Amino acid sequence: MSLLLDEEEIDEYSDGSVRLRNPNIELMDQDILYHLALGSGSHDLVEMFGDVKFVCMGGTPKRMEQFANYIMKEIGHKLPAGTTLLDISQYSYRYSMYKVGPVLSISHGMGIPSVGILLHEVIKLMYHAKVRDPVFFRIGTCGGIGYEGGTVVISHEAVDGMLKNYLELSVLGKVTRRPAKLDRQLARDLKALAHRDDPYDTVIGKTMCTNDFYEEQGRLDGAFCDFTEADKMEYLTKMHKAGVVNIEMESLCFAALTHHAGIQSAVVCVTLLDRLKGDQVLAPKEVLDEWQMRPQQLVARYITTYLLRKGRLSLDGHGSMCVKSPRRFKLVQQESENYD
Ligand code: R2B
Ligand code: URA
Repeated sequence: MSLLLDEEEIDEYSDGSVRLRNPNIELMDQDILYHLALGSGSHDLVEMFGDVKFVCMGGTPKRMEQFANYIMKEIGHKLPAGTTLLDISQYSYRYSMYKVGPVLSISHGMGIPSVGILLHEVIKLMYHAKVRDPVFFRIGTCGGIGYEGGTVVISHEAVDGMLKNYLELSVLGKVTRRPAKLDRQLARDLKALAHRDDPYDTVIGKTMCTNDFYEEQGRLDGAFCDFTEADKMEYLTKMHKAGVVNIEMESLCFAALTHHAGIQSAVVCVTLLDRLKGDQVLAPKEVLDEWQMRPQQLVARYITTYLLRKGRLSLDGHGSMCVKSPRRFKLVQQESENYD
């Protein structure tokens, strides 16, 4: 059994461009990023993605489309008049990807296999596009341990259900381990962006990542359950004492693969419930929608602060629809409708 634990290696080239730890890629005539519906032979990836700085990922296509529209307003990015955001990966029928200036907003689906495939291809995309020093965020949902629904959790480390802080892969019949490390300074910087008057708590802690929503997360309400409520509470309490504050299903792989590629990354999730109090997600849809904005807001604060510091926040009014007088705008719209 070969156990490869690569501790503190420098994984980027000195100019900050993303390094692939795979000598095969540059020998290939073209690299097809199959699940993104992109390719190095078919697309000018430097032209399309060379200016990316932030890669934001979350579970669902809808949420990531919404994040793309939200971040567009926050960073003052204007689309040319008459144009709209397009799902760049629509023809993959797997993931959705939106680009808003320096921000990519991509859906990663549920669980480690789904986020893992996506990360391979997005990391290669960064390499082909010659992107320098990208920062990756996962903005998601989770169950809290000892935190009520609506709490924002920033992960400083990811562990599995056995509290192991590495991702285990079986490669050619051998076990490979990848440390699931997140950037602690980035986590602290994000925490510092929580406002004192935010009507919810923002905390930092260890995140447990499982391969299942039901049994592996100690839920009593799956199709199968071979343990008692007392067993569940004993396990969750033990995890809590070990520093685990939330449970979700992607952070281990997200942390491991971004760390392996030398990419700075952070995981910010909102709790949908306190698992010490129940298993079912009972909050109404409108409440869940509002909660899911919270990690987006924190990450947006980070991105806008960065761009402001770099003098790259566009606050001019060029590009998309820019309404000078809402009253006249309405009149013009009504007049046009009358011609039908
Ligand atoms: C959080 O929510 C999803 C399960 O409902 C999963 O993708 C995760 O990590
Ligand atoms: N996502 C999870 O993985 N677990 C929860 O309890 C809630 C959201």
